[in-house]
Amino acid sequence: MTDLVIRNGTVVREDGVDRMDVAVTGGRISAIGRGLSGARTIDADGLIVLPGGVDNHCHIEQPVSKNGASADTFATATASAAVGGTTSIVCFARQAEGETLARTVEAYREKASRSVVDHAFHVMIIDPRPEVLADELPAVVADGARSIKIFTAYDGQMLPDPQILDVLAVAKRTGAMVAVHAENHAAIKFRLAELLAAGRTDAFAHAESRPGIVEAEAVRRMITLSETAGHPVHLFHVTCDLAAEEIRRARARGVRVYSETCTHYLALTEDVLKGPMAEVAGFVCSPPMRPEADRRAVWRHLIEGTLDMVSSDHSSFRMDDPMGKLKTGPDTPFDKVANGMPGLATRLPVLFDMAVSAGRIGLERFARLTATNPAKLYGLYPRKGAVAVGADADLALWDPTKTVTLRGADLVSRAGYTPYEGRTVTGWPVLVLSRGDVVARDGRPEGAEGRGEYLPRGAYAWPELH
Ligand code: DUC
Ligand code: ZN
Ligand code: ZN
Repeated sequence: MTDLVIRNGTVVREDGVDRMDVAVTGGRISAIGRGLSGARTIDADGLIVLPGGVDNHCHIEQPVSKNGASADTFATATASAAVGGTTSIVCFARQAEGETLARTVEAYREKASRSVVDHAFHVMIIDPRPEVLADELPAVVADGARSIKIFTAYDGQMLPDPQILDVLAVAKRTGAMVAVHAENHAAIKFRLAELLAAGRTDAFAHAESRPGIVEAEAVRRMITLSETAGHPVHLFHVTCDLAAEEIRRARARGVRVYSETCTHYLALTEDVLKGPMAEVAGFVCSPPMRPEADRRAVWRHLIEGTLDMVSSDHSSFRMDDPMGKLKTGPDTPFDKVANGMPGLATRLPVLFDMAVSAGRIGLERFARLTATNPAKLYGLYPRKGAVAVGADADLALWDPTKTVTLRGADLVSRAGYTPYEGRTVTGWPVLVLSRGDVVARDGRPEGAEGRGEYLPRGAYAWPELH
């Protein structure tokens, strides 16, 4: 017996958009068609039925960095994800110095057991000792944590090129995707020292300390290392024309490379950093927002297909917490402000407004950029990322006419603010289902803490993304 039928919605499938019914049985999509019936019915007339979002880049309950402590717990972050139409996340299990990777994954599985939506982990490798690469990494990959995150910048996190090649070799052997935060560490340090020596502590100096060339160099180098090792990489948060051009050129000569941008690089420019730190610290993230010409270029690269997906890079800090953004008071210097912004709740509504409501991108591509492509790249497809028979009934029912004015206080994240404060968006996920359960309704979370499941991932082929 069918548990639920979502009737007469505009259903966005991979191969078309039609008015149809979606039947749900045992938490999975059991049929898509017309005239279906079930024990319960949801009238989706006038609504768009999209796959629940898959957010492949979010930082939750990572340990205190020297500049702050993340505000959200897995419970609050995943409830905010649900409110914004996202039903699966791939977040990070961050290795502590000296820790075994098995312990790292176990610790994050425990923290994430309070999640509202389903979740998987990228293993963030901080300390690639020989035994970590030889034994521990293959073991956690085989156990289902089938992706790795590395950095080319940040003291205490970056890996030098020889170790990056070693990680790529293990990833190739074991079948793990490698995601990269790519910026040139030496260039950032050099510019930072120059700016501080000139007495600059203001927020805009953050943008000046790590311009697009700093990102583009590391993107190009990562492509070179990836090509050398014969294993693809996923370039996180591409923000500017120079970096996107490196990806476009690499693909043109036949290199397989994957890419993402984030909603904020499409919505905001570096101008948000022009103001007193006490007012603009909430916009400090890395890479920083860019000049308007880059924002436009990122749109062009997204539309032309250079960029494969749009993530949140959710990394939430409070403005008023001693371990939050303004750790040393209202004039905290830019290099001491914790990097990151809340984004799990707003990733999809802000993008839907700019992309679909504004007529830049159609519904099928929106679904690919926000759900199907990340699910395919991280081994969650076909269970996640598409409205298809046999998939989990992870669905976001969007009212394309509903307007909402965004307020941080309404968005569940403990950050307590949103970078889109006061922005009005058209289009909202009015009902969000995870495995057939309602997890958000009209902007309010409904899912029980701890109902989210861990998603171990088996071996899969590196996908062609469109
Ligand atoms: N930058 C990162 O590299 N990660 C989290 C958030 C941010 O701003
Ligand atoms: Zn990053
Ligand atoms: Zn990040």
